[in-house]
Amino acid sequence: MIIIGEKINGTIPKVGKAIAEKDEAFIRDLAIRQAEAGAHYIDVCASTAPELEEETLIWLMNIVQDAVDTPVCIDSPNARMIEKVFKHAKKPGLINSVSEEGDKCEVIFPLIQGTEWEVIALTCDNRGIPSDVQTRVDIAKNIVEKAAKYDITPERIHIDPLVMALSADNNSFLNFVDTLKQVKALYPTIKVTSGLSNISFSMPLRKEINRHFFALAIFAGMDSAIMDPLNRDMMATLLATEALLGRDRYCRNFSNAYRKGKIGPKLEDRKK
Ligand code: THG
Repeated sequence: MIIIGEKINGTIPKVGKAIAEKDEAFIRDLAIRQAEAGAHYIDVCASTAPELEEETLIWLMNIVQDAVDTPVCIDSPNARMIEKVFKHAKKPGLINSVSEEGDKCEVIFPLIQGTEWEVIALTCDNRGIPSDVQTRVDIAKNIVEKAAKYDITPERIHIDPLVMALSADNNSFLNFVDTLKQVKALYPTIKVTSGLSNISFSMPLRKEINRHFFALAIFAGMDSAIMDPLNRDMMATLLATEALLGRDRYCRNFSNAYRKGKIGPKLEDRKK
């Protein structure tokens, strides 16, 4: 599982406060803790007023890149903003995101042509987020075909089918799986990704829903997740599911993570 650490996001109140107060130490600590927890990318999302987004993203990227070697995932709804801050990345990372909305693909794909950058592609367009599977698959296909014009191959693309709240659409998870299967049948090397918390919107016990969504999505073949790697229960779900699927020889990853106190009770809370 490719882990995209989501914690450096201005929509999280404490992070928004740290951004407003230019609290470098707070951001650095989040970068280091997520990297140590196993993040493969560190997502940076400003969520500030538009006029502050550029300087904030650059500020966040610099702190993360000084603190850890983990590549950044540049998260902005504005493709031109991503284009502006792109040169501040010190190594190839992940773009979050393109879609068929407006000219996003035409802005981002030339930027990452001939590089090792990967890109998240949301299955939405100018009409919004489709409620059916077929439109999602069609949009994914269009984006892959646009990418091919810039020599960007499917293995560099993470399709995000934008899972709907289960409370609003009872087939939300099943549609997610259906989209994943169809997209992978078309492009066997493509990656499928998702955030883990949209599914439980407006339900009680959200974390319970989120963890079970994660387990089932892993079983279905999800390749990457935008998630909180500091959520120990979520990490235990990941390791347990990987072991159950025969992807953890002798359950070594699971056992080592437990022994090091990364899952289960923290080491200092265990009986000697
Ligand atoms: N798809 C793509 N990008 C995305 C999302 C997506 N970017 C933004 C968002 N969704 C993913 N990022 C977050 C960041 C923080 C939280 C949720 C999604 C959040 N965090 C709480 C916190 O850190 O305090 C709780 C974390 C927890 O449950 O453990 O709510 O869907 N492409």
